[in-house]
Amino acid sequence: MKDPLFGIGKLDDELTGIPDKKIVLLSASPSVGNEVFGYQIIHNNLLHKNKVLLYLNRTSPQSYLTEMKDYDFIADANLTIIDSYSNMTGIQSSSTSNTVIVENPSDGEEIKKKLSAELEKGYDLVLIDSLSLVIDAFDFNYAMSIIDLVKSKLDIKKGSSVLLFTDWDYGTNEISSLVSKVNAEVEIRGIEKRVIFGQYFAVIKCDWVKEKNFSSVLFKSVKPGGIKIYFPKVLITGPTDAGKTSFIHSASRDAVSVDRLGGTIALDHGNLDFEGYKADLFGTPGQERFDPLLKLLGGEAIGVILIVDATKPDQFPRAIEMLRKTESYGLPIVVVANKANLPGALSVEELKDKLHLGKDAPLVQTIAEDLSHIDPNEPTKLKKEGVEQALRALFKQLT
Ligand SMILES: Nc1nc2c(ncn2[C@@H]2O[C@H](COP(=O)(O)OP(=O)(O)O)[C@@H](O)[C@H]2O)c(=O)[nH]1
Ligand SMILES: [Mg+2]
Repeated sequence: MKDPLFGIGKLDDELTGIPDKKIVLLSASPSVGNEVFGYQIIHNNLLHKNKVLLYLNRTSPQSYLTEMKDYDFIADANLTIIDSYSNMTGIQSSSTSNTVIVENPSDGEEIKKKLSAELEKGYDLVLIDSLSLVIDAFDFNYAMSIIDLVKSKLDIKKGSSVLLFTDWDYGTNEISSLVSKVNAEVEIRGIEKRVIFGQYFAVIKCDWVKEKNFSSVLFKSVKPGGIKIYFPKVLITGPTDAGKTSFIHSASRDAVSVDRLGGTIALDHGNLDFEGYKADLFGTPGQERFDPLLKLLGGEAIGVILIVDATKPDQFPRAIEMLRKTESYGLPIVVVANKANLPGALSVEELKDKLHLGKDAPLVQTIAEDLSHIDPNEPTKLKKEGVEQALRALFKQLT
């Protein structure tokens, strides 16, 4: 048994889990939603054999578990649900040993009694989905008294708590007294301009972490898999035949290349899903006649992987030129020296020297899988170790 973790990459890095007796508020804007965070936190705690109590008033336990399953999150006997929903709708809750039914969900005293009795048993994690619905069903003060109840039990029984909250138009005073009651607040918001084109979360406060320079983190919620830290645009550039198409097809399962006569003429695109990160990879064509496109393709990239053929130093000036043309010079970069096992491949020192990219720019060597038994019509696959090393080196700079 360990401190409950979120199971969400960057959040666990920044907060190092949720220590005993701590309460975290996950506050989402109405357009974004926070329920997937709840599914993922529960899933991750069950994986770690933690005992989880879910107070549920947003939907039925059955729908909740089905939703979780859509993300490939399977609940087990360590999850207990207090069902404060079913009897509100008249739908029969199928009572199991792991469900505690609130007979009258509009009876605030019954809820407190049942919650209190469960908390007495001791849980590693107590999740409330959702706190805003408690406010709406009763009032603000009642919801605060629920937090007080949870807090008083955690103080004795240990364990920590996560409150899912949707920031409808509550008053500023109410919000600030809510925030002052919790130990940490994470905001979940959309980047909106008529439509939502991005979602992010940001740690707003946390009283157990000294270092306070938290950043906001873009994420995507994917089925299955859940919350992934998301990088909307990573550029894959480099000279012709260096291995850009091969890299993109090796890094993502569903890459698409627009190919004509062998060489890539338009672009490669791939969705990457790796170690809790998601990224869209955009490849550029290498031939000079497509240079007018490069600026366009490079626009809004947040990081770049420069791929060179380790046996062709005569192409290195062209490689640097492509960084300039895509306007990605100066972005977080990883250099991939491909074909590193071919005769004539330069050493790491020689590569760094000839590429003028500075000692700090990470450089990763990659080689192709055995090319003898591979379909010649399929893009070449590079060996996993090198590709993953390159991605980790990039994500390390981006987070
Ligand atoms: N021997 C060897 N060939 C490779 C390697 N990587 C790519 N290739 C080959 O090099 C050619 C160009 O690769 P491609 O990924 O299309 O390069 P791009 O033009 O940068 O997109 C293809 O024929 C690949 O099969 C490698 O590591 N070793
Ligand atoms: Mg290509």
